[in-house]
Amino acid sequence: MRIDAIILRELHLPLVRPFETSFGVTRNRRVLLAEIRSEGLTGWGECTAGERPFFSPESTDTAWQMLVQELGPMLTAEPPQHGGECPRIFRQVRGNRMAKATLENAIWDLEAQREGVSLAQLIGGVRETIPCGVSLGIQPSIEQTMEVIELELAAGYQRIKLKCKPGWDVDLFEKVRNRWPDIMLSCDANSAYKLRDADHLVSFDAFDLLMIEQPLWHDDFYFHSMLQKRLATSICLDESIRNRRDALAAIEMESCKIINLKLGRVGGFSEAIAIHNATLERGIPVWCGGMLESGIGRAHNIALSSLENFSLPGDVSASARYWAEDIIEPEVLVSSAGEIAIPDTPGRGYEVRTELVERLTVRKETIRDFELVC
Ligand code: OSB
Ligand code: MG
Repeated sequence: MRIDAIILRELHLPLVRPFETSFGVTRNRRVLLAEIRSEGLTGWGECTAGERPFFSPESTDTAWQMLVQELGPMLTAEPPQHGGECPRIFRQVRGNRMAKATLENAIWDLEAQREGVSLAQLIGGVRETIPCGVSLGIQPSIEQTMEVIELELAAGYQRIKLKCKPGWDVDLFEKVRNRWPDIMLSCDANSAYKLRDADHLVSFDAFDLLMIEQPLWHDDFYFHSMLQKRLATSICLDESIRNRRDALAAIEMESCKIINLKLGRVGGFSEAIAIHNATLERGIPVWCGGMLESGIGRAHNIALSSLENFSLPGDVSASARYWAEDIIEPEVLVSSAGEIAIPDTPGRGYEVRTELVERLTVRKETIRDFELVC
């Protein structure tokens, strides 16, 4: 395909409520979007890097720099026919997976439009709906958390994930379990614990959690495998899994029994599909994580979740939980059964509200075909 232009934009989007994790609070998102124009079609990608490099080493600013200086010019110099060619085109750039995914996912969107199929169909999706859970940030009090859980369960969500950290864990789990003995409940520590907390983490077993997500270091497999031996509860890895080899190592070492798969964290659809296939073959369930995405990233997450091994409810939930007004049309809706219907129209399946995008844009840069000077 010919690439006519890559347009990068930074949008400022306030969250409808702050989102607090063990590493900090997010109130306003700085969303980086890539629009790729090709032969009359437009593909969109969203960068899932945070405002600060706290979840991963990337941030909105490092990704912007990488896209303008390296990845954008590489793509215009060697336009791919298929999204699956992007990892090869970007191979010389180490890491920077969220920046790479921004462009790769836009190419997959373009490819699906060109082929006249939905993104879910293009990647081999088999589901028509996806089961949804919610990720609840750390709240000011346990009472407030209970109120939020009540609302989310009433809305139909199938699984509640509680962000936790030392001092915000067992008391909360106990109260929640006493009130709702049978719900699907899990927790996510975002690396807030150390191996010396192992006895404390073993006490989580009393609450029948579906999983404990990323209890230890963001770059670790070995100590998670030591911890998993002591826990009845399944460990789920998020931050640690950067690619298929990491997934294989974690499975081999029994560092986890479940994997949270995120498109940006692994560099885009190609690697996400490779991890999906590897976990399917080995009987390790996956689910789709979220990174407080706008509608564009959300649309890609929905397509990814159509794959066979996405058997557990993910963190991909309704637009209205994050945004007063999403930048896609229609916005993402969740049924009273806690499901999102996967669109079957060509490409990402949600229109981009370009006027709204333009109004929210605070920074814009167009990358055209030009020689890379090395
Ligand atoms: O660890 O899954 C995580 C949000 C930002 C960074 C990391 C994580 C999260 C979430 C929110 O849990 C998921 C969502 O609702 O988008
Ligand atoms: Mg997580």
